[in-house]
Amino acid sequence: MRVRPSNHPPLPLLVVIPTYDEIEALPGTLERLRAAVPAAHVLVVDDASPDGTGQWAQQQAQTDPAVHVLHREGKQGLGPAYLAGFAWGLERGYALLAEMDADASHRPEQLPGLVEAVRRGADLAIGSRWVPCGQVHHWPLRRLLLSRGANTYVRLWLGIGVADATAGFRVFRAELLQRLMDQTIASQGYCFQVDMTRRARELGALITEVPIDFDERTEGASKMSGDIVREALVKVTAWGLARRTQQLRGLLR
Ligand SMILES: Nc1nc2c(ncn2[C@@H]2O[C@H](COP(=O)(O)OP(=O)(O)O)[C@@H](O)[C@H]2O)c(=O)[nH]1
Ligand SMILES: [Mg+2]
Repeated sequence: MRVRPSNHPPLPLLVVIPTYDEIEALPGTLERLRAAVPAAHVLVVDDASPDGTGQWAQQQAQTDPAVHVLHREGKQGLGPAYLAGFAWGLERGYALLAEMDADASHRPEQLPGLVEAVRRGADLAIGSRWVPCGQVHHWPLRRLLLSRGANTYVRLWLGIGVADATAGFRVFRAELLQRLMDQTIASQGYCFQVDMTRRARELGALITEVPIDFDERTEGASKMSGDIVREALVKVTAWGLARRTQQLRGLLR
């Protein structure tokens, strides 16, 4: 397994931010992130946002060498955007790769806590809303129920021992991410997060949940959709059925 080019010390942390129509939210998030974790590099992965987010990010990259942009052809979902961003980062030898939303729902100031968890031994640190001291601020009841319901469903079917398996605020150790990237990951929408978590668990990774404050976005609009929920429902059920079948086979052997 080759994670980074030889003869080069590992670069520290790359924060991958997927964007689709985040022109209102991204500037504030980026400013907070650069102030909170100045040593981190940032990769904005933009799916050709019609509102010009990609062009705005490109301008930032021209004045700030820590900021990079990956332009993709069109809206292809969160999963493929992250996979492209991770591949970009692994090729360049980052030791740690983070996921963070563009809308400041994840507080950049809490990123060092996740990095610290990995430094202390975790392969994957998840910024979690649903562990003690984790909090959600100003989310509508509908979203609270959706997140709690999704995580309960995941727990019942997959038993991966993570309270917030759908969370999108994470830090991966590069070695784990490389092993995950060696697999074929087809999840498009937000079930990508569950998919990565269950695969990390299957690889025997040490996963730590760090309580975070999750803030409802104040700018721009959510990209959550019925299609995303349906994909998650179908995929989690299929993974769960496959797991149960495997367990049953083991018992009958
Ligand atoms: N590149 C890319 N980013 C996306 C896509 N869908 C969502 N995102 C980004 O993923 C992050 C989370 O999306 P958001 O709409 O805030 O989801 P919510 O917090 O669950 O309502 C944001 O930074 C979005 O811009 C997509 O298809 N492509
Ligand atoms: Mg959001």
